[in-house]
Amino acid sequence: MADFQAIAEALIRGDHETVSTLTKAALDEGERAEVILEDGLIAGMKVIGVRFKNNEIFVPEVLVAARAMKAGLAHLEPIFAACGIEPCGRFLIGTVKGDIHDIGKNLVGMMLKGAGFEVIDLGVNTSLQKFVDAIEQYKPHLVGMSALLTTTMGQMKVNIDAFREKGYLDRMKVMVGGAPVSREYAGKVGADGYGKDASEAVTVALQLLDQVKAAAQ
Ligand code: B1M
Repeated sequence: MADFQAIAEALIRGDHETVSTLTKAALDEGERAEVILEDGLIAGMKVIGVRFKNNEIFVPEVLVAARAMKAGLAHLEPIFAACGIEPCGRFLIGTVKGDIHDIGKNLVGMMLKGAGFEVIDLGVNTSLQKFVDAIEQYKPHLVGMSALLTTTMGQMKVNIDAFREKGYLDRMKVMVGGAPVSREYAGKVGADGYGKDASEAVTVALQLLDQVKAAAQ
């Protein structure tokens, strides 16, 4: 049986090679990607979050843990992103301005792809102008914003207000998420949807897509 604890421990040590090897081995043994993610990679990252908060570790250690997480996710991505169906809708996603956290956003993007979305990823530290330019260019059904910092989550409201002013909200919906973001906060900033994690994000995205398509008819 796969040793999820060993994956978590390797991630905590920042040992990206071991995380990669053990993640691949777990998949080869037939473990489900969702279980490897939750019980191995995310479990390890939670410990990093607590130690970081308690000043037991600092940015360099968190960076190597993030690199290890990405090494594991690289094996899971083809599974999460595989769908083999015609794209059902277009989803533009980015981490807001001032914020460079991207692991959660990437995970949401992978799972949206797996659910059949065409995903356009604007990356991290995404300015309002970059969102606006991409909305003009790609005409997405949905725009998703991720924020991990209490200091950057306010940018979601700035962006949504600008989208409303430009008339974009008549033809697309907005979703938000990220560790400090709650359902209540999402409502407050005028988002149409919120996902507490990547799988909820997909469920909500599919519901909102139906609404966008129904409104367009
Ligand atoms: Co940062 N960091 N960090 N960090 N970091 C946090 C967020 C923090 C909570 C740590 C702590 O103190 N416990 C804290 C924020 C405190 C606060 O705002 N109140 C913090 C801080 C302070 C900082 C710096 C300011 C530190 C410094 O420089 N002194 C700095 C900021 C840099 C910046 O952005 N300008 C910083 C830097 C970094 C690293 C670069 C070292 C690294 C990021 C690497 C990377 O992303 N490439 C990092 C990391 C790794 C973390 C923690 C430890 C882990 C984040 C993570 O990847 N989690 C984090 C601690 C924590 O979150 N508890 C922390 C795993 C990931 C799968 O979960 O991102 O929550 P998450 O995504 C989930 C859901 O939130 C949701 O689905 C995902 C999958 O389930 N979701 C969505 C996310 N986006 C969504 C969008 C949706 C829907 C759902 O719809 C569109």
